[in-house]
Amino acid sequence: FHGLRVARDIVDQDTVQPAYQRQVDLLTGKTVSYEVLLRWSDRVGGALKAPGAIADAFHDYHLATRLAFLMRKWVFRDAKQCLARGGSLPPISINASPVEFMRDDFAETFLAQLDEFDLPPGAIAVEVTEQGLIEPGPAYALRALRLLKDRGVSITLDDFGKGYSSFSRLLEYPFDGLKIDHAFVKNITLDASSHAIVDTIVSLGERLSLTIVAEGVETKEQSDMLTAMGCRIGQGYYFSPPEPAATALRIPPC
Ligand code: G
Ligand code: G
Ligand code: NA
Ligand code: MN
Repeated sequence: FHGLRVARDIVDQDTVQPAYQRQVDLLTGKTVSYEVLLRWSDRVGGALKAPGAIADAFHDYHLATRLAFLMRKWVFRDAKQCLARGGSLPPISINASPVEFMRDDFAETFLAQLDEFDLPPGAIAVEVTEQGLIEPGPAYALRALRLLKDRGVSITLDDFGKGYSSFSRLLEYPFDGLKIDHAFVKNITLDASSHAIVDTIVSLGERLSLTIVAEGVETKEQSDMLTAMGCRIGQGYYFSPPEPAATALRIPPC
């Protein structure tokens, strides 16, 4: 359909690039990690655009596989370059969509690429969604996550609270962290229920020794309220949008 055709054209024209969004320590304002998101680049102006075609692309088996491979190549290269310049590099989190995660060679391909760039353990993390764990089945998903974790790739459960049976997922899989979905963060200062849900997720994360990241933080009021709840890390437009490597990681574009 139309969205996919647009996505395929853009991939073929090689006009995609990674954009890095800071994840910030709410108390100190320091960048503690990044989430990397795919962006189409406008060749002429260099402006970053993000049509909905991205989501379509990551749900198409072949396109998702190609994009994931390209994405890792760019991200690992950026990370390598950053380290080679003696820069300290906070971990970079890459999204794994359900369809790419479903491949039975997902972890092997990921790790082979990581080897190629010889990145230190802890440099790269992976975000998976509940759907990504459900579709391939628990035994397979667990095996893939273990392979990644054994090599120092930490695993975050993305969009926590948006699906269902999330609690059993926390028992089944060895997560290092979870991200509170922006739909809950959006209304924490306005709506008592959103406030209660986010507050409860933060406490749960603390008791399970998980690193909690609140997504979609757009205002100072939200940031302050999250801090008051004991949430340590925030991500969102209030701190910074997803930015090209040159800005976010302070390395020149290649
Ligand atoms: O930032 P944005 O609105 O473009 O993200 C749209 C959707 O596309 C989000 O669900 C996001 O997780 C997903 N997405 C963006 N970049 C990547 C990527 O590199 N890999 C995967 N699997 N999903 C991505
Ligand atoms: O699906 P995932 O959680 O990986 O995607 C994160 C999405 O959140 C991306 O589409 C990204 O562009 C978007 N995003 C980043 N910061 C903000 C923000 O402050 N507010 C909102 N609404 N979305 C954000
Ligand atoms: Na994500
Ligand atoms: Mn998310």
